[in-house]
Amino acid sequence: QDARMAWWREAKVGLFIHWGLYSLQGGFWKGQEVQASYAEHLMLRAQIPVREYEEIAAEFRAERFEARQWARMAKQAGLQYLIYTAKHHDGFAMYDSDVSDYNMVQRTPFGRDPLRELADACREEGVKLCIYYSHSMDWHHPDSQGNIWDYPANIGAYDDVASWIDDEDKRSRYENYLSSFALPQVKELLEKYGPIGLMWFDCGHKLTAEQGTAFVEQVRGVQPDCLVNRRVWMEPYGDYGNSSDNQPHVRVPREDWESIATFNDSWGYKATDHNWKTSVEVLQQMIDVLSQNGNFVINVGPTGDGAFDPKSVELLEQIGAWMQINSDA
Ligand code: FUL
Repeated sequence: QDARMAWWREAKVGLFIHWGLYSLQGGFWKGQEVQASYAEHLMLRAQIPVREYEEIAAEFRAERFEARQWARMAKQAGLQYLIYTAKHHDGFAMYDSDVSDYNMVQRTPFGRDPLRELADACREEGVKLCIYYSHSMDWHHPDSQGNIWDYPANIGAYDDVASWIDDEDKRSRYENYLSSFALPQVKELLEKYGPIGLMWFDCGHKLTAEQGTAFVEQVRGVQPDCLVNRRVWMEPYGDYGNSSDNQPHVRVPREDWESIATFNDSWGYKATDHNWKTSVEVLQQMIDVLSQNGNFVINVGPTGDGAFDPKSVELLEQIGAWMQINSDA
């Protein structure tokens, strides 16, 4: 395990990227701002029917997307690894999936595979490519947990995890989603894009221990060196723990942990979220985490056209300038 962890302990800082169908909406649905601090939860918060949400893809042109630029911005800010949302809770694959055609290549006018381009760019720039994958929740898939507005048979799902274990119908449908959809997507992600630094799973508390273990084993089976965060299930599974999102940290001794933070409040792009931190505040947060032996990951939510918003670019540049001075010293 120590050998596997070496690069991550050395890397210390990373960049999270939340990019998906929600990025085109910027927190709005049908002209109305949706009440949600996380814009990537738009589908849930506005209870958008699957068929309507799917239509966003037809507008996804990502005309300003440049993988090289993303990797360079990470590099210049001193961020050593990049975590890309291959599939968030909305279920849309932001890569060329063979498991489901609900993906970037087949459903959008963009028609290219951003993850392939990002994998190449990261290799060229010397940034470790890592992948976020929402394994336990999928609001598009009828047999997964989370969507109760389109799939009445799933009611009780969002807040009542036990019902997915105790109820025969839900349990077998969920098992089917995991084995024929989520696990195969994880497998293809690890097979198609070269070495992956880590798989960042989310909301594993919805799984049983057995189901959580299946994901760890899936990763190990294809790429034994790829790290797995503990949100794959619960302690003590996986290689390292995450603190709660965007929270201050208690100064207690602990090993191998990672703090994740946003520049404003939302992870996904949100047009009305102007609650920006200053670069000094972000750096203070970072130093606080690093001084407690943690890794620090800062997030950018690119817009639907594929560019980083100007404010995030400015903050990344300021952080990069500080890193430059202080790493030369
Ligand atoms: C959370 C998710 O629900 C958020 O949307 C975001 O991805 C954050 C990093 O993790 O659990």
